[in-house]
Amino acid sequence: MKAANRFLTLLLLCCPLGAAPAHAEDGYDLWLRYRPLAGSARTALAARATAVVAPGTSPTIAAAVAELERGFGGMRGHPIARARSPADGAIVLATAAQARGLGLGLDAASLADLGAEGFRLRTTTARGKPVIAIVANTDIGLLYGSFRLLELAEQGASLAKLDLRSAPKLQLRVLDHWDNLDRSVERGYAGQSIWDWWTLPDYTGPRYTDYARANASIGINGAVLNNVNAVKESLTARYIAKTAALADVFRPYGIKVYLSARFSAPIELGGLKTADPLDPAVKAWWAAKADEIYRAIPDFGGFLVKANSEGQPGPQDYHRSHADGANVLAAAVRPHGGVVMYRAFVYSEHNAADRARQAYDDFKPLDGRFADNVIVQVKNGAIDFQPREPFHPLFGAMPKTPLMMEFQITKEYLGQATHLAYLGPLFEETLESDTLARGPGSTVARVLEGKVDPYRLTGMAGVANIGVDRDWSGSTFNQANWFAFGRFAWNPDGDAKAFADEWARMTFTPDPRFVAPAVAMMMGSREAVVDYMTPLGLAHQMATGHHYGPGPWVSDLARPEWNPTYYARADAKGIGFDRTAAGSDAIAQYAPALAARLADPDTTPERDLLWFHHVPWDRRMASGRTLWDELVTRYDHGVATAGAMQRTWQTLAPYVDAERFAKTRAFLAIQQREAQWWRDASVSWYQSLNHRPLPADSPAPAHPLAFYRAIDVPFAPGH
Ligand code: BDP
Repeated sequence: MKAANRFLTLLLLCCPLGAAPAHAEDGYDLWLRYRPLAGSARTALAARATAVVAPGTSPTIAAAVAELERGFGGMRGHPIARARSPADGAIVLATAAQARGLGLGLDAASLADLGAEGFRLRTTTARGKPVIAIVANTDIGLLYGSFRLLELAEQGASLAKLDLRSAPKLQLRVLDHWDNLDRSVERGYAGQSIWDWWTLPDYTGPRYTDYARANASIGINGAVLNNVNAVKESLTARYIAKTAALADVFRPYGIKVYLSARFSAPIELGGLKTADPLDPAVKAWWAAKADEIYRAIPDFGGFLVKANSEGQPGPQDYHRSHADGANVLAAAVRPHGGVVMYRAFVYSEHNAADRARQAYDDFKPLDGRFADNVIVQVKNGAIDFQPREPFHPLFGAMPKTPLMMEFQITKEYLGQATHLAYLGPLFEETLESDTLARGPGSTVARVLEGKVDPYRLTGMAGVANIGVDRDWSGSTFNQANWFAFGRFAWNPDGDAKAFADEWARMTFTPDPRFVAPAVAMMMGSREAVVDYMTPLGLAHQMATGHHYGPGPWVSDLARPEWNPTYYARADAKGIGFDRTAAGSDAIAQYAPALAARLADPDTTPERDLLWFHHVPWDRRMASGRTLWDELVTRYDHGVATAGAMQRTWQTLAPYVDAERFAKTRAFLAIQQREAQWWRDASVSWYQSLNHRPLPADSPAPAHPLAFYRAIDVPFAPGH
């Protein structure tokens, strides 16, 4: 056989004519893959998803129908029809009023509490035909319901007896993009910004729609398009037109756009002499700017503001408060229904107080002084998105000011793109923390939901991990953090493990032989990062600037609170930051019942010990080990878990396509190597201070301390 013939035969053998070549999986489809289901699930779907019946033709309904056709067509392996009236096996979308007409057996009362975004899914009959009904009060509720139905099918759930209702517990469910206009992304590890500002507004390619689909599928309803370290240009007519073009793409998917506003814009764009929020000309400038934006984007969401923090301009430049600063912007967007999300991430080099105290010290006295369309956005912890932080003391402390959560989805301090760290447990741990603010049960989740104090606005923001990489988030497993964020923003009382399970089924396969080990690996992954980077309550031990890799010895930076040594306070005798009354007294910012518990190292959870206390190296820990031995054991445990993750992944090869398998495997190898680096560098450093031997079963670091100190990583991304 000639070589060419042999090749042809081989080709025919592996790809019989007529069979479509398998679409390479590169992560672009996220959890909305809609690949043909296997076996009985596919047969069931053939009978249960035959056609779509939809009311009206609004852009949102059109998006829902298109998604159902795409999704069920894909999972069934052949297209589904569009019908005018209920047929056997149809999927029927109906608003509450239509539900009555179709005899879906759902009374209006049972739908009222779905609100403007909730939905109901039910296997029922319509005019006597067996159907699956998606019922909501609004078109956007129907879109959310359509996505949920598709997700259930993708997860391999039976649709035979569906009866599910779901409505979001928070109003603002927002992604914050720290994207610059030159397409660089602050703390972005997934390539350049997906906003191609240069070709906007003329070109709005399919990626923007796919972004909106992905967000709508998890209930995200807002996007702040530009970096909180904002430049004035975002507020110019040229960029407003570009923002409007994105708003047009997102609108059918229920997503509003927001902009980060630069506080000094009245000077820089308006030519005013001041940006003093109480100056009438400044007020007029912001009002006119808002009018201009709303002329282009009638449903513009509003502004996000970072002020007087890390060098950004703000009201304190004019001896005004943050409330004054927030209110001038709030007054400008108020006539249009807009909101201001004002960040509480403030600390100053002119303030010698413990950095962890500063936001509370600034904001607590302002409680009740913010306009009614302001919501204060608070990071989950009081420092800065560390692998672990106790919840921020402002939660529960602002009864008259709505607070929203700010999580960071991009893993600036958790190994960035390459380390696998599923953040669901981090989100959950913060949300279920009990502030004790109004007695037991005052969890952070309930504070956000406005159930501890009645909040007129509620919300959650996540700093996005999205870029132009084909897989959007830098790695497949980073997609899970975007997904889990959306789920928690919808339901802050949700369950991290359940979300991981859903995500893994959709992103890979519902096969339990894959799902169980993959979910177990995900659930332990963030704790592994805590262990090999900053165990037992340590924080901010990362190298300077890019925050990539260990730098526990760094102590020469201009601002004290930028130095890792500021946080660990280690010396020959002990380690940890004393936040008791004898130290910075930051503990007093928590509700008294909680503060009393945290004031004593013996009643402080060990995982937060060094966050709140400075303790001697030979302190006895619950394990019976000394603190030093326990610390080293934690580092070792982190490294061991990284190794175990690699081995688990290896066993999952049969269930994963080649491309995603290989990339994950390569990244896990990076993680394993860098976990070792973190452990060895940290252990060497602390040992150089306390001169204590390592526990018997703990190997000596591979190199002397000088080796780790000399490591330099220029060009680390995201900086
Ligand atoms: C820190 C980042 C910095 C951000 C800042 C913020 O290192 O790049 O500008 O937070 O949240 O996490 O404003």
